[in-house]
Amino acid sequence: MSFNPLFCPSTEISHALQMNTSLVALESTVITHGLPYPQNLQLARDMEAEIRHEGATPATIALLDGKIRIGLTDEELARLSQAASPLKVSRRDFATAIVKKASGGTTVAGTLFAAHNVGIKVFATGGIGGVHKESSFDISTDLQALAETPMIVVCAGAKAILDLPATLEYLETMGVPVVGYQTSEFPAFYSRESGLNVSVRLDSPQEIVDFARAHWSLGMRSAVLVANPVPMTDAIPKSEMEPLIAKASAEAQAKKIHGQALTPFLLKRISELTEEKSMRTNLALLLNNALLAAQIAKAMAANQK
Ligand code: PSU
Ligand code: MN
Repeated sequence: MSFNPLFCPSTEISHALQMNTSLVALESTVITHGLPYPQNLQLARDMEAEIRHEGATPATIALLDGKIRIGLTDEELARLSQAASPLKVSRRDFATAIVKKASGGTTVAGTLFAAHNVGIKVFATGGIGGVHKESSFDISTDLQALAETPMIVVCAGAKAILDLPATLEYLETMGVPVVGYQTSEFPAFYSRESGLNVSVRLDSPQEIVDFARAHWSLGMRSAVLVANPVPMTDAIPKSEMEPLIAKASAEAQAKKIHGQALTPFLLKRISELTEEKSMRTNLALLLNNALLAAQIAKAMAANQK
């Protein structure tokens, strides 16, 4: 396989791509902007371990010194988790990182772009970006990237800080199927319930692979978004989260925080307001998504052989 030289897969990932083994891409904004150190490093390691345990290979994607890296060593993960003022790299930011030789974490949109470029088909994240509440024009590039990138993306719904009905409407407009994994309800990140429906419920990794094949064999170019509810034991009820989300959002408005800084501010503030309970939920759902993504990647590779 020949790659665009701007994309740098590790030796392990190049080999896995050649051998057609199961790969799962992982984003890194959750490391650089979503969680504090050292929980971010622990989480990055745990997600990779979870994927390996299932017999698949993790490919954490990030920018290091202006290079688009696919698959990081443990030392590189450690470096990224403590980087001073890392960039948050979405699609518009790759060239910035390259010319400034900067390091940064890739968002869902950024990770989709890089992973698809090297031929990875499955990706695990926490919550996708979406349409923000009360700010007339803040719609995450994640939604556009999902509309344009034929990959399976496992998430726990969209981040609860978002306008979820508007986010689902946007996905529908853009032709992105939203699969509920063993549920008909779109999960709300910290909570299993949102009162909103997914477009289809599927109950096994194999069914998800069959669905994605059917979708793409028709010539569709969008992602298949798999919404995997946070495990029951770690979920926080929607009624408990809603007032805290409203409080954090009001503070962000008062402080005039918007654009790229908004999501990290809200996640941090909600973690403080819940005395880190929401952070533990965040960690649990990320691991749960890594597990399902690995199972999907395995099912996909088994069908190919
Ligand atoms: N979910 C989390 N933590 C995060 C994010 C999502 O639990 O840090 C990141 C993802 O990388 C997502 C990004 O792509 O936030 C969306 O940012 P924005 O709303 O600025 O597009
Ligand atoms: Mn935004």
